[in-house]
Amino acid sequence: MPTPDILIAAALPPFLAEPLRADYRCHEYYAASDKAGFLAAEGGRIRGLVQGGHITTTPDFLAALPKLEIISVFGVGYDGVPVDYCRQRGIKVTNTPDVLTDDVADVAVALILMTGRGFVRLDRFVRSGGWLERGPELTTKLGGQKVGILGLGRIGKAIARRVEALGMTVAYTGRHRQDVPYQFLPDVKALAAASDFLVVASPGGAATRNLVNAEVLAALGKKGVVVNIARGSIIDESALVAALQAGTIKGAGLDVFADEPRVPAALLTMDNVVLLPHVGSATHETRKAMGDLCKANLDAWFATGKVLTLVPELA
Ligand code: 8YV
Repeated sequence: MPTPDILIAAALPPFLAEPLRADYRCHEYYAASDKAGFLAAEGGRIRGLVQGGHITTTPDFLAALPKLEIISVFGVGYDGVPVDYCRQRGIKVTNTPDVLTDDVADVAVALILMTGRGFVRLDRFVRSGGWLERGPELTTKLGGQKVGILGLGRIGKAIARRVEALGMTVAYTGRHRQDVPYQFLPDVKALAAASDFLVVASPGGAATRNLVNAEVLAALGKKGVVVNIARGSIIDESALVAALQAGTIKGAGLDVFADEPRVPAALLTMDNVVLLPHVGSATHETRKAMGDLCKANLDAWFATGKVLTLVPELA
C-alpha cells in the first residue's frame, strides 16, 4: 500500500509529530507560508488530516482536499470540525475521549478550590508582604455547597465524583435526564439559580454558543462562581465581564476563552477571577495518551477501514 499523505493542520508535539512522520507522508500545512499554493499543489493527494482541538476547519478548506478520508482530532472537542459536511462526504472524524477525562476534571476541581477558598489571591497576599501587615481574609466553606454541572458527560461525571468527595452536592443539566444520583434541572438558568458553582463541561459548537448568557449569570447571582473547563464559546464573554464588573456574580475560574490565547483585558485585573491557559489535558502522560490515540485512529483506518473513536454524530 502506498504511504498515505497526511495534512498536519496545527503544530503538534514531537511525541505525535515524529511517529506520524515515520509512518506517513506528512505535509505541514500550518507552517506553509503560501497556504493557497500549498493546497493547490498537495491538496489532491491528502487522505488524512490531523488537527488540534482548537483549530477550526471549514467546508471550503476541506473542499480543497477531494481525497480526504479521515480527520483525526488531537483532543476530545471537535467543535472545530464541520461534522455534517464530513458526513455528507463520508469523511470519518475521530477524537481522543476518555484518556483526558481525569486531568480535565482535576482542573475543574482546582478552579473550584482556587476561586472558592481564594487560594490564588492568598498566594498573592503572601508574596506582596500583605501577611506582614494583617491576617488573611476568611473565605467560604466548600462542603455543603452546590456544584451545578452543565453537561454531565464523561468529564462532567468525573467532576461530580471529585466534588462529592469534598462534601459538595451535585446538580446537573444537559440534553436529557440520566440515571445518576444527582439532581436534574431542566435548563441552565434553573441550574445556575440552584448552584454555588456553575461548572461548564459541555461540548462547544453551535448548539452551546453563548448558552451561559447575562440572564443565566443573573440567576447564578452574588453567591455564585462560574467555572469553565470546556470551551470559551459556551459563555458570553462580554456578559461575563459585565457581570463580574457589576458584582452580579461572585467570581470566575476559567481555563478556556473565546479567542485564545487572548483573554479580555478587564479580567486580568480582577481579584475574584482565576485564569489558566487552557491546561485541562496538559500533562505529559495525558498528552502522550492523546497523541497515541490520535495516531492509532489513523493507523486503524488505513490498515483496516475502521477507526477506534468515531465521534458519536457519525456512529
Ligand atoms: C487540548 C482540548 O488543548 O481535548 C480538547 O478538546 O481542548 C484540549 O485537551 C487540545 O485539543 C489540544 O490540541
